[in-house]
Amino acid sequence: MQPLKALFALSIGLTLLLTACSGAGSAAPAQTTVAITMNVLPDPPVVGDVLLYFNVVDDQGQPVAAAEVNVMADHTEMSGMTMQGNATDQGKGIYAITTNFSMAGRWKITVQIKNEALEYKQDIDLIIQ
Ligand SMILES: [Cu+2]
Repeated sequence: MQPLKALFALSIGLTLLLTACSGAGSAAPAQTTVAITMNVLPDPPVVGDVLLYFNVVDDQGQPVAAAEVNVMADHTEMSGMTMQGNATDQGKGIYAITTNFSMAGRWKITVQIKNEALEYKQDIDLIIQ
């Protein structure tokens, strides 16, 4: 699929940075109805660089544009192994980020979406093989 290759090229280099468990206790966001679908490349995802891309639509099924999309990855089988970064806007409600998963296992991907109209957070499970 050619569009995916383009996506990968656009988002490569935006590798998530390893951070210590910061435990930033942010205020609870105003919940708005947004649907986030995550896709991965390669699929199934394996240890190493994985492109995560998110398709974000509102409750009318319209793409959510110009949002700030923060992605956190937490290796839930270990304490304090988290990564965080911002996905880049690819247009049409698609946001992408390349993440280097150094360990196989169960990860929790937390996606936080913000624009002038909404603020929304969703957890998505991801198994790295
Ligand atoms: Cu780990």
